[in-house]
Amino acid sequence: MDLLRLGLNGKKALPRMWRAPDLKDRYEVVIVGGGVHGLATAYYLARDHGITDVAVLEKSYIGAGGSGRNTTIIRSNYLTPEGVRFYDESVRLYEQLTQDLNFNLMFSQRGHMTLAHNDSAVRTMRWRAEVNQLQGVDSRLITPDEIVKLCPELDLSDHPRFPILAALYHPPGGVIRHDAVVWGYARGADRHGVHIHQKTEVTGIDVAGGKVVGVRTNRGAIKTGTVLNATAGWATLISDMAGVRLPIVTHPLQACVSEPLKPFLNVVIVSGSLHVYISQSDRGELVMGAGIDPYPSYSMDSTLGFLELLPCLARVKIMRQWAGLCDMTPDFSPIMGFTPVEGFLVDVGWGTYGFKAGPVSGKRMAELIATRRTPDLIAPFRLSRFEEGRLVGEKGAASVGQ
Ligand code: PYC
Repeated sequence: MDLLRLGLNGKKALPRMWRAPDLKDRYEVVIVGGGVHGLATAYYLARDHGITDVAVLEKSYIGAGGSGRNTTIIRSNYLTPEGVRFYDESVRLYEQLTQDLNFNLMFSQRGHMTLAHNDSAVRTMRWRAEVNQLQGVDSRLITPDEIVKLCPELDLSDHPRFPILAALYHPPGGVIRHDAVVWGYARGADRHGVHIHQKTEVTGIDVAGGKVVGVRTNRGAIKTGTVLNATAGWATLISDMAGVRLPIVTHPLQACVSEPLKPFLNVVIVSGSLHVYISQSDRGELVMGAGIDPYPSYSMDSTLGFLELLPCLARVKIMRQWAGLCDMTPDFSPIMGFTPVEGFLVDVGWGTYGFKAGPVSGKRMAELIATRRTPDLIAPFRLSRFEEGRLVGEKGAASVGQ
């Protein structure tokens, strides 16, 4: 209605969705990284805890990193109980987010299907289905007669390139408009008083007596007692500035979209063994992604080398290609919470699954910042788990791990 009203009034430009305030020299909380995690944390800090003296610092434009480069898949069919519970809360938050932010996020829960091409993959899918169901998540093993109904285009013939023995079917999984999620959180945070600073690069973090005391940027210095590192790709570089070493290695991940096609694919398809995933956008484009490139790098150049599952797509043209950076941890789970430096917090190590966790991470990191206590839901992802030997092994559910 707003759009219609503006059009009829002959106004040329929509009002700005968030302001561009001056950088203050002091904030109660500084969040490094203007992606979905940083913006969601700022939003929930302000909305749920009344902490509004918050700056979100983004070295580029908001959503320029992983939040704008992912393939928009939302799901909670993970392998560990800790992971399933955590991502399930995220799916639930995503379900309400359009209303919460009053911003159409185009969340389409069209179902998510992970194919099993061999016996060991069937075993993993069955295992995941059991863990999912025990946590109350809608997820089950299905056989080819049901798979063909969900996606008749899959090669289920008797001479397939890759046999499909079964699939893990997860009806609440789906896709969402990722840019809208970023913009919606940014607008919501801004309306609660948060300052969003784009083109503001962190160049140093000041620590004195084991505590964070400030952040230096290309636009000036800020005094603060609380810094949250919510970056992806640059997570180790930012943490190094505070003297906190993280067990993270950064790999590129490739994705692309095809030319638009008539709608035919009404489910998200993933092949864990082939490390590919595909969905169809509302514009008809096929959105496809690969596994992480098998070497650490900060390069975002193309190394496309996938696409085998749907023979009918053999002649489809690729329209755009891009890459993102994935911070891989040893157990394929994130690192969230306190660090040995007081006031320096992390929400990092998101591998290839950070976007789907944006709402729950924001909500729970905001709770941690406001209460100085770690919420139960994110306690398993603490940094100290690596020295305690309490890893949360999610590789089997990462879809695209190597
Ligand atoms: O974990 O669902 C996933 C995923 C899809 C693309 C990259 N990661």
